[in-house]
Amino acid sequence: MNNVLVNPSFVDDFRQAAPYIQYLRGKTLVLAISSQILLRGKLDTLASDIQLLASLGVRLVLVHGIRHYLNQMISDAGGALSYHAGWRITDESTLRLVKQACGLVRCDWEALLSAGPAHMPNRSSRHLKVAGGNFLLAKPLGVLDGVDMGYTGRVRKVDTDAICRRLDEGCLVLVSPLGHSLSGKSFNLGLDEAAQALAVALKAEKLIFLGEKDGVLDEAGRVVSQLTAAEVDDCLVRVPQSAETARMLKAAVYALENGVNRAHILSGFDDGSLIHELFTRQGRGTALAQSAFMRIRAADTRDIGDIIHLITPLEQSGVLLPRSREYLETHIREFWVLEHDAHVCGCVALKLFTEQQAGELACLVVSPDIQEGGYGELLLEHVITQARQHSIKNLFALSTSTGSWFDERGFQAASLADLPPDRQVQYRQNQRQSKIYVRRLSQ
Ligand code: 1C4
Repeated sequence: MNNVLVNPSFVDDFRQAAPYIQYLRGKTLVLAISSQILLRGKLDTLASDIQLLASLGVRLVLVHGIRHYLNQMISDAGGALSYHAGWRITDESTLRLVKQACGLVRCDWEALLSAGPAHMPNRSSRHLKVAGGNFLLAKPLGVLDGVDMGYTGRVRKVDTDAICRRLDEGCLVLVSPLGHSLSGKSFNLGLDEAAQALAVALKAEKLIFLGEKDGVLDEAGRVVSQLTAAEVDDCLVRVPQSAETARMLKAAVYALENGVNRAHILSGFDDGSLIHELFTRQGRGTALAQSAFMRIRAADTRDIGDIIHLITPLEQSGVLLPRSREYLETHIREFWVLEHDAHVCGCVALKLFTEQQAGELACLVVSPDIQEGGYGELLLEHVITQARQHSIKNLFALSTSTGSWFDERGFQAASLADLPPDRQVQYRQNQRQSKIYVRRLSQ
């Protein structure tokens, strides 16, 4: 007998992470990291987590901020911070300091990322290669409301070919918030401007901001775990966020509206937040999407493992009928799954009895950790829509333990004689004595 103790939570966590590991491999992530993190964060563990991501085949573009260094340098030089319409005004002396701050912060990040990854063998031979270059073409912001913004700029173009070549070589691309114009001038871009432009141009899977706050906060100061782009304005009106979070939110919404799949805002101070956010269902900070996070889609054979994982405990406790892998393979076209990112967290089937214009809602499951969030109802509504499309008049459901759930959703008790003949045979054979419910569907 093997005496090694197995930590069940580790096994569960690892299983939960597996689909995310697969999903992120080969995807491009833009990490935008506030300069505060470099001043006060747990940098060795953050750098190590970034290296871990790279080792899993994630393509990484890291944009570093300089704001806090720059503010300090300006005040050390006896200057004043000047802003207009939320943008920093960059005169010539400020631009010199911007360049100095970029050099300083860039060097620190290169050094951090050059340390061999912790927790990995052969640390010295595996250090991450960092690439840099003139990837951002800039244009001046110009004169805003009569105010000359000087060397404050916007991104005109991203040299995606050059960045992708470095990513293909396995490098992490480190970008400073500074762009250059065709006339050879440099422009101060700001972290959010550079990060959103990179994420959109590279068609990144995710734009991730690591800032000072744990995420977007609600009225009670708790982190809002998910937001859609459409909810952001309302959220900002209801709960004023820090200036940094508000800037990140604006950039996140721009990125989502221009094709980036997800944006995340999380704390760069919180040890492990990046790993937690990317590899767990609950996440750690705030995840943003253009539209609702959950979706229902037709199942295919690749979902069978996940469906088995969902239904096995319920088959063992007698709630669901047993369904073998072979059964699922042959009947997968009757199934839909509820998906959150890459994670299957619910399923349902519709069995058609076309001759009798009847259908059976079957194998209805919502993962225990998201139950009572309305997803069961969502799956039911989806099945009803599908049933109507097949001109089904009577939708059945058989259950040993969920009768009241169906009662409350327009189903009525029915008898064996109401079932289609084939289903009556199966009912007699399995001897479960399940209660029968029916909902009449108007077309
Ligand atoms: N009975 C009554 N109410 C229940 C309930 C239950 N067992 N479980 C949850 N609820 C209530 C909650 O208390 C909550 O009430 P509230 O607060 O709104 O008043 C409400 O439902 C939540 O509704 P929801 O829309 O948020 O629902 P979800 O929690 O997302 O999902 C499920 C509801 C029942 C799907 C979920 O609890 C679940 O997955 N449960 C375990 C599996 C289960 O019981 N599935 C129902 C199967 S009936 C079988 C088959 O294999 O085909 C057996 C066939 C046979 O021959 O016997 C089916 C259909 O799959 N049949």
